Amino acid sequence: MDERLQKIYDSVLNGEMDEVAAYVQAALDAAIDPGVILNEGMISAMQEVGRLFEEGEYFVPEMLISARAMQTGLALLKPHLVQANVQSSGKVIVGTVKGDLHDIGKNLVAMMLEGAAFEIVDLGTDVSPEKFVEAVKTHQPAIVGLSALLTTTMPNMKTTIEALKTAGLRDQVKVIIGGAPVTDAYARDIGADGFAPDASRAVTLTRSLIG
Ligand code: B1M
Repeated sequence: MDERLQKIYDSVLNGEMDEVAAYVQAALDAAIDPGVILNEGMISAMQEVGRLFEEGEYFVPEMLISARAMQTGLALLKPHLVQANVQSSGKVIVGTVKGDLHDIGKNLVAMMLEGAAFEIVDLGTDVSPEKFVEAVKTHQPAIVGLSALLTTTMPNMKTTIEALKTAGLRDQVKVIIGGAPVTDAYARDIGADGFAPDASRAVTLTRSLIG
């Protein structure tokens, strides 16, 4: 790996916020592609954090400080990933489902959609089906995007789709889902309109659903 990306990777892995900020800025100054910085420097480091957690070498506090370091780097990358667009391509509500506090992936999806000129309403994390229903009534989006990182919270995607059906809103919106444990087959199984494995494919999917 490029030495400059390696430094970003190591500092995300070690949860060193100031170093992440300095190395991401240095990489941007050196005109390294922001997508490469994100994927090779930062996302791959978070995957390693997950592996170390599984191995029992990292615990929740380590995951948390790596996540904070990652968010610091993302804030610096954001202006480079999001380009100002004048006309909105449509409104998208995003949120991490009930019981789930993981928001880095959801934030990235929101950021990339914003970059593709979609208007984003971000409901945050631990969003109940009722809150999604209320937000659809209030904001009338074209798309609802659900994120889940835990196998235990994935079923809340189904519950959310069912709540939209019960509220008579299911036909008014397309529902897309994503997150590390989520699959295309699961999306079909629960009656979602689509699944995206990463943020850039979430943009492609959203565009194709809006037509
Ligand atoms: Co958590 N955690 N965590 N954690 N955590 C995972 C998910 C885990 C896989 C780690 C592991 O064991 N290897 C594991 C889940 C196991 C499972 O369910 N099978 C796990 C666990 C167990 C837990 C706790 C239960 C730990 C505990 O307390 N004992 C706990 C649960 C808390 C809760 O939510 N109720 C917990 C807590 C946390 C922290 C709070 C410490 C922290 C989150 C901080 C935060 O998000 N602000 C954290 C972290 C950082 C992780 C790992 C290490 C990294 C997640 C991440 O940010 N990845 C994670 C390990 C891993 O994923 N390998 C892990 C980077 C991010 C860019 O990727 O989120 O996958 P990701 O998003 C991608 C795609 O998935 C996709 O696009 C994104 C960009 O490409 N995508 C979408 C995501 N949402 C999408 C929506 C879309 C489309 C695409 O459409 C709408």
